[in-house]
Amino acid sequence: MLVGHCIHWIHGKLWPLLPKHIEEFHVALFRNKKKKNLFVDRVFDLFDQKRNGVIEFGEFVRSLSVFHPDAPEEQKVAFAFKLYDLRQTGFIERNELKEMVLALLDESDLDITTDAVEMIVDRTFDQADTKGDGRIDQEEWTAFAKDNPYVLRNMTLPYLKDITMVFPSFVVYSEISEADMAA
Ligand SMILES: [Ca+2]
Ligand SMILES: [Ca+2]
Repeated sequence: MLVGHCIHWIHGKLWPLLPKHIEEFHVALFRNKKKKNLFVDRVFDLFDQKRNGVIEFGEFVRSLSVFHPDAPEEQKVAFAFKLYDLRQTGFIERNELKEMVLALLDESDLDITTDAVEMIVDRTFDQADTKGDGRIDQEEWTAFAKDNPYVLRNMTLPYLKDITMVFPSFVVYSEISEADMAA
């Protein structure tokens, strides 16, 4: 019953306020229409399960449930994997990992040199690619996420626990803010 109540609340109160098209999504996340960000596009794609360019209410609720504090960790791990697998090859390649690192750094105010970025990407990639075949598969990713909980840090929105709290302008925006702080 609680879940039903929450969904009712989201639909009535929150849903009308949310951006549902990709352009609005960009603005809501980064308040910048011009900036092209792969990360935003990918989050949108993952929410937009029917791939029609609009996030429908059912899709939104299904996707958002992954971010609930009590959602099973393997769901979060799987969602994060799809997120990082930008080109949907079924593996996270080094260039994808690098683009994610760059996207997150770009949204933070940290000034990091190109060399430092390469070093972060190399170290992260080597640590994750335990089979050494140059790409991260789901099994490697699962083990990596277990050893490095920070990977899933932005996969939980604590206040989904109390959905009746007053929401900020957009839930996913807060998720990105957390990621920025972690970067
Ligand atoms: Ca890939
Ligand atoms: Ca591998």
